Amino acid sequence: MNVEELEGRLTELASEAVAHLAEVADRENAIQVKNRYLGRKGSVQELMAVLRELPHEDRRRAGQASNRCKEAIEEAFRERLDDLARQELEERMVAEALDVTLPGRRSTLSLGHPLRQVERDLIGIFAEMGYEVAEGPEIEEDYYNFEALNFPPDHPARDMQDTFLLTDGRLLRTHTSPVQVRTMHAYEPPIRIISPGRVYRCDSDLTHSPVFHQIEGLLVDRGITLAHLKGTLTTFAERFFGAGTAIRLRPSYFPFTEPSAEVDVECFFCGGDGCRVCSQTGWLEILGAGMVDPNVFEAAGIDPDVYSGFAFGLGVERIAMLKQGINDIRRFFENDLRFLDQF
Ligand code: FA5
Repeated sequence: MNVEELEGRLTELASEAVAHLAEVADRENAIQVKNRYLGRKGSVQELMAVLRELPHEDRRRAGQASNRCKEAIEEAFRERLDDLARQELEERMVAEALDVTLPGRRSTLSLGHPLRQVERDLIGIFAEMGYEVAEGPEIEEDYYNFEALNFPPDHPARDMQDTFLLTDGRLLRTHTSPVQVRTMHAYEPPIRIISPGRVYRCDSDLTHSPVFHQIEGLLVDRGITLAHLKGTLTTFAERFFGAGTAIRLRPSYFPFTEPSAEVDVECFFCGGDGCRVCSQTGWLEILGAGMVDPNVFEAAGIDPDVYSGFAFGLGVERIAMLKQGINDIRRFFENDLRFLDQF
């Protein structure tokens, strides 16, 4: 091979390499192709083996031709890498592009379940009046749920609350009133607590659920009278249902209070004129209450000659249904977002 032929071959090799490089799809392949031509055992090096056979005066020319070929391949390689990097960046920009004209996703800030909202409001009102929150177990002893609350064994008043009994003799508490007893056992008067929580009764229809929520209130001190009870509940009704809301106490019976009362609020749908919601009476029943029975004080070790007190218990679902105009208690427990989203 003479020097002209060598120059021709090098030019061919260079354009072959440039064409190859133009086709590679990624960096690794580009490096492989480059090495195939420019590596220590690459085509260019192989071709240059003929240098030894060339006459001395042609060698310089051959060396320059080889350098041109190498430079051409190196340059094509660098350009290809630049192209690939640019291409990759463009693809990423398309893939990760944000379309700022798309409508935003509505993010809803949950205020909590409607029952929780009502419970929170109720607790807030009593907390402002200085009541502390007390809690008790949902699986309860007969003693706290009934006996210490002046329901003797076999007393017919036990049938007022259809009880879920457990096989070990305990029960699911039917009301939050056992927390009264537990608190009076644990603390000396003065006592001022509210106790929110779940309670259970074998009972189910549009306005009764087997699991529901109550809030118990208990205040014990010297010289507490029915007037304190009425004042407290009036304040509560005005804060919760609106200024000027009247309440009335109707005589009733609970074994653990004497006297006992059912407490009604003036119907806030019709303002007391009578409507479908209040069955034309102008009043809505919201809770049970009364003065703590001396027998309950004695069972709890508090001297009824020194102390007196009042207690009340309200059904959270009942109040939430009234306030939010809901007519089926089961709505609270179905977790239907179409219902829950309204609150
Ligand atoms: C009691 O449970 C008494 N412990 C309340 C009490 C406390 C009276 C302290 C005196 C002193 P009663 O059984 O009436 O009372 O229930 C109270 C409220 O719970 C009812 O007014 C009603 O709103 C609600 N309630 C009763 N049963 C159900 C039920 N199955 N589903 C939903 N709410 C209910």
